[in-house]
Parts: sequence; structure tokens; C-alpha cells
Amino acid sequence: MSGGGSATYVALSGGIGGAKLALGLARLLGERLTVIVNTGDDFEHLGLAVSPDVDTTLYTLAGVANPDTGWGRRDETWSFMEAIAELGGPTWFKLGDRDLATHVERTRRLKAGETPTAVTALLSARLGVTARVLPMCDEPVRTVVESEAGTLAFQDYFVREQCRPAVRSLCYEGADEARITPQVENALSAETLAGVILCPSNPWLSIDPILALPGMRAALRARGAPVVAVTPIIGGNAVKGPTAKIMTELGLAVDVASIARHYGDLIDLMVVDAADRETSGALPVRTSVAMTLMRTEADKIVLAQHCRAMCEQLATASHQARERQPAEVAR
Ligand code: FO1
Repeated sequence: MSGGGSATYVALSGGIGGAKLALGLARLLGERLTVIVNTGDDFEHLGLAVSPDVDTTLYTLAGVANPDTGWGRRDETWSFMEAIAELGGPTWFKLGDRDLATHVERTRRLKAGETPTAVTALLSARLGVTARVLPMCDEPVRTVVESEAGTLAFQDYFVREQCRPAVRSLCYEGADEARITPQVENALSAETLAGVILCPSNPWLSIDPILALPGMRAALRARGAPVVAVTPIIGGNAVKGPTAKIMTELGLAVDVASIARHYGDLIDLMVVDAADRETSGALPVRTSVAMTLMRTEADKIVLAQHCRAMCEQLATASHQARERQPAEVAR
């Protein structure tokens, strides 16, 4: 299944929806896939460094993610949470016993001076993940939600308040001081780079923190590899999570056109669902229709294959366009 020789791909992902396509791409590409993961959801909880989108990506690619929630691990036990409840500790953010080990070990290693990138590589190797999973940066970046209920740290908004407060705006604290890691830089500047795929994550919550990093947008375009985005909106609804609600609260129509406009000239093509085939012609960007609702692992692989095919088509088209460019002949 791993056609395309040594072609490498980079995916940008955050959250549960993004991890689904990352899995399809990993099944297709193995170590030729690098996933750059959002860390704007990270926070300290019970004194532990918790990195939800990195862990969701690692667990999903390792096949140990909780299939019902998408986050945390499968076959989990909850003795720690029961004991914390007995002690009157906070129980709004659920930490399963196996998942807890990840947070404890990450915290131990960070305190020992390791970078988030190094810790992620260690956890990834231990979990048997072959794709490369990279935090978007090694400095702390925090997604902050300006809402009708005031300023909320991300997990307070997303989990404690269950996305209820209306969102007015979002900011990504620390992004200006953060730097693209050498590992991210290497993945995006590789000669073998054949495409960049924006997974169907929430653009505002999961992709924008990555794009907010100084130099990230330029790095994504530097090699000239096609950039393909997969819509998180199908037929006017979000597949999962608060994307549609946030779009409405931000005054945006809940449709693929709003997503296309949000990404602007960063992307060369957007993959939309068959449900949006009619409206896709009027989009401000080239589109392609595929089944973007991923229920089974086969769905994830088929959508990943479609994204790869789009990258190959776009690369061929732009190569031919360059060929056709009349050479500047000396007059
Ligand atoms: N999401 C919830 O809605 N409730 C939880 O109790 C919860 C716990 C949790 C623990 C570890 C982890 O990695 C993720 C967890 N999440 C939980 C999901 C998390 O808030 C979101 O996945 C991301 O932050 C946004 O995608």
C-alpha cells in the first residue's frame, strides 16, 4: 500500500477528528508521515504536564485510544479518579490510570530537562508508533478563549464548561515567542516532501495555534509542495465537537466556504464531502469531493489515499505548468 517511493508527507492535526485522518495517513505512509500536533490545549493539572492533542494522536496511531471518547486510552481503569474524588480533589478532567502514567512520565522527563519533542519521541517509540509525531513547538503556547463568561483557559472552556460559553475570540498565548523546532523545519524542508495535509480538525482550536507560530505559514509553502485541507464541516454540520457552534458565535456561516476563506491562500485544494458537492463549485479554492466522514479504519485509509492522490495531481499540474512556461529566450 505504500506506493509513491520515498515521498514524504506532513499532516497538521489536533483533536480527535484530526487524529482519525492521521491514522489513515499513517497506515498508508508509515515513517514517511510526520504529524505536527497542536499543543495549545496543553495545561498543568494536578501538578502534571498534560498534552491532550499529542496524547490523542499517539494513542490513536498506536491503536490504544479509547474508541468511544477518542481521547484517553482503551481498557482503562479509574482507581486514581475514585481516590482523588474521595480526597475531594478535582474530578472535572478525567485521568484514567493508564493515561495517568503518560502524564506522570512526561512531567518527570520535562522536569529532568527534556524537551516536549524528545518526550513525545520517547512515548511514541514506546507505543510502537512508526509515523513521526512532533509537537508544533517546544515552548508553551496556550489557546485562550475570550467568551461571554470571561477569559477561559482552553480546558476550562472545552471540558469544565463543556464549550457552553459563547466564544467572542481566541488567542494563542506564547505563540509569538515560540519557534518552529528543527524537527518540524526538517520535515517541511525535506526534498522528498510531496504534500502537506491539514487534517479535519477544528481550524480555530486545533490548526490556528500551529499557524500562529512565527514562520510556520512560510515553512508550509517553502518547498512548494501542495497543501490540501480536509473540511471538518459536512453539510453545514461539524462531525464532532464545537466547530459549528464556534463558527456561528464568530458570525460565520457554518459551511465549507467559511473554512476555505479561513485558510485562504495557504491551501491549494480543499477536500469536501459529497454532501457539499453542489456548493463546492462556488468556493474560492479548488475542491475535490470524497467521503470525509470516517467511521471505520478503511474510511480513514481511503480518505488518506484521496489526499495523497490530490497532492500528486496538484504536483503534476504545477510541474507541467512550469514546463509550459515559455523559457525566457534571449531576444
Ligand atoms: N475531554 C473531555 O471532554 N472530558 C475529559 O474528562 C477529558 C479528559 C482528557 C484526558 C486526557 C486527554 O489527553 C484528553 C482529555 N479530554 C477530555 C479531551 C481533551 O480535552 C480534548 O481532546 C482536547 O483538548 C481538544 O481536542
